[in-house]
Amino acid sequence: MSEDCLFCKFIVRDIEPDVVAESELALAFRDINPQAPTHVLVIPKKHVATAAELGEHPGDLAAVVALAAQVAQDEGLGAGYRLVTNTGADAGQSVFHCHFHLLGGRTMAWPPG
Ligand code: IU
Repeated sequence: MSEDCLFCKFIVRDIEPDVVAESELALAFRDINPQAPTHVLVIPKKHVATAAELGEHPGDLAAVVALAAQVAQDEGLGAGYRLVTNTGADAGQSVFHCHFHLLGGRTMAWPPG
């Protein structure tokens, strides 16, 4: 846990997010500013700042992807969903606790802006 990290506060429920699923190593909660009918953030419970750092912890990375797949199934996204992570300021990352955006329920454009 990182003391000044918002998403770490979500994990320990110092602040309560809208949780949709949880596993031993990962947490999934609804984004407060949804960009699609389903917009859930899936995060590792281990505090790492970026996906690049998460790559050094393959068990935690696998847990995040597995929980995202479970949420997608629960949300009825069998026709497809997007799982994306902004890595670094130039990519638009604004919260520096690694998170994957699970987006679904509408047709997605490519490439993203
Ligand atoms: P980004 O990829 O780091 O830009 O994504 C951060 C996301 O975190 C963004 O979609 C916000 O709407 C979302 N978020 C949230 O769900 N709850 C919060 O309290 C805060 C940000 I601050």
